[in-house]
This record gives sequence, structure tokens and C-alpha cells, in this order.
Amino acid sequence: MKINLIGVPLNLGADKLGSNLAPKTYREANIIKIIKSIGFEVKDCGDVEVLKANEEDKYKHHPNLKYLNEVIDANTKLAEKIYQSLSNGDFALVLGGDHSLGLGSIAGASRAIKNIGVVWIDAHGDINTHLTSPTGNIHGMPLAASFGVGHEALVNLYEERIKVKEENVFHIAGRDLDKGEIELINKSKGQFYTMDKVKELGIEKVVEDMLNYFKDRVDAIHVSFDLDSIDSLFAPGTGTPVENGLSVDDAKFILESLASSGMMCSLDIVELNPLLDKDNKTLNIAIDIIKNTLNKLKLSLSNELSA
Ligand code: DIR
Ligand code: MN
Ligand code: MN
Ligand code: MN
Repeated sequence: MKINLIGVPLNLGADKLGSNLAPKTYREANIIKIIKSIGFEVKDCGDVEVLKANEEDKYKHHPNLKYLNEVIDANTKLAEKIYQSLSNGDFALVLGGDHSLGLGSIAGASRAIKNIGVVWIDAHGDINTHLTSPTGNIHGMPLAASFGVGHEALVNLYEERIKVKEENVFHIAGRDLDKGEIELINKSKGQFYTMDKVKELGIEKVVEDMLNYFKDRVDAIHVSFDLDSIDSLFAPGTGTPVENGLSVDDAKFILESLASSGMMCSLDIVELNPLLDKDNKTLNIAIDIIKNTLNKLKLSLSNELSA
């Protein structure tokens, strides 16, 4: 099993400059060399090509879905890359880029894996639709669209079908939720462990619940990690930082537990914004998390072989 690395230099889904520079920043920080030093073979799938867009045209395709065509185009290309990676039996690591890329990741992964689970770690719900979004930014909508709620252009991206069952979604670290998102959560069949709940239960219990929840329920899990799930004190270099978040150790623990479980098939690391970062703090956290997670993945694979 190789690690397939896919860069997504996308910022149109967040309508903010910076996250488009993240893939280049990871590459310049020798991310490939770092992954190889863990003992993995790396296949560099390059960066997904993102169409050039004009600021004046952001509402050209929909009044509350900014840069709709460009976001769909990039995500359709991403979906195909992920599908190919997982079909080859490889692990897909997606380095973003704004979180609208979750649309493409889940679309591709769920084509390769029949009954997929999704873990979404984020300060935000990312379950807005064009009808509830206060911003029109598509990076606030990918999770809802993936379980079939939202504009048909997003729901039917790549393939005309719902990508993940709502009850196969497990969201962690929410603390900046919009009104429409709270309404959806209150009637949702998905699991939502907000930051309040994480503090009440403790991170060990949250992870235990998560692994128990998915056991015997799904064939594999796609994990989408928004760096703003981490407290803005530690990770300032994201587009929409929020305080009172996860500690770096909490974040590492969630991801390493998923890696060790043998259920994780693919991972997005999103919303690094090098223009907002301070002394590469957020970049270094992201790299540390990737290293730690892939180390645990490597260990679980070698245990599997010797068992
Ligand atoms: C807000 C912010 N809920 C929106 N979302 C962000 O625009 O829908 N998601 N930042 O990552
Ligand atoms: Mn997000
Ligand atoms: Mn976002
Ligand atoms: Mn977020």
C-alpha cells in the first residue's frame, strides 16, 4: 500500500486568499520526504488543477453559491483521483486547500467503498446549504451535500447519488455553528460531538464512542480534518480560526486512533492558510499530525502482516 498524495490548491470555496498556497507550502516543507522516512512508498499525484476565476464572476452561477462552477470542476477532478487511489488499494492523503474539497474526497472515496463512514473534525458544522448559508461560501456546505442535503449541483457532484448515509457521519469539535446548522443537527441521524460534549465526556470517551459506533457499521472511514478544529491559540494559520478548540494532543489522539483501527482509508488535512500563519506554527502542527497519524497507520499495517 502506497500513500497517494494529492494537493488541492483551492481557496474559492472559502472566498479568501491563502489556502490555495497550502499544497506548495507542504511540498516546500518536504512533506514527501517526511512520509517516506516513516517507511511508506509515496505516489505524488500532483496538485488538482483549479480554474482561474474572476472576482466579479463569483455569483455568476448561483446567488448564494460562490464560484460554483470552479468549485465543482476542481472537486470532480479530485473525486476521480481519490477513486483511482482507493481502487488501487492505496491510501489517499489530500492536502488542501479550503474544505469544499470534502465534496470531491467523499465522492471519490464512496465510489470505491460501498458503505463508507465519514469522520469530520471541525470547529464548523459544514452542513449549511445555499438556503441556510450566511456567507455563500461552499466550504461551509460539503458535509451536508455529501449526505444528500443541499443544492443538487453539490449533492450530485461526480455521480448522481447520495455519497454517505447520514447515520454514517461522525462530527467532532463543533463550536461555531450557524442557526440553520443547529436546526439540522437537532433532527439529524448523524453523530455530532460538539466541543461542549468533548469537554464534558473527555476525548478518550469520544474516541471510544466513535470506534464503537463505526465497528460493524461501515466498510471503511474517510476522515476530513479541518485545522480550525484545533484551538486558535495553537493554530492561528487557518481561514476562520475559533477559540476553545481541541488541543494538539486531542487532535493527534483522534487521528492516531482512527489510523490504528485499520478502518481509515483516506484523510483530508484542510484549511492551512500560510498567509495567516504565525512562525509556521500551524504548518508545523499539521506536519506533526500527519507524521503521527501515518506512523500509527504503518504500525497497524505491519501488525496485520505479522498476525
Ligand atoms: C460558516 C463558516 N459556517 C459558513 N464556515 C467555515 O460560511 O458557512 N467552515 N469556516 O470551515
Ligand atoms: Mn471545515
Ligand atoms: Mn472551512
Ligand atoms: Mn472549519
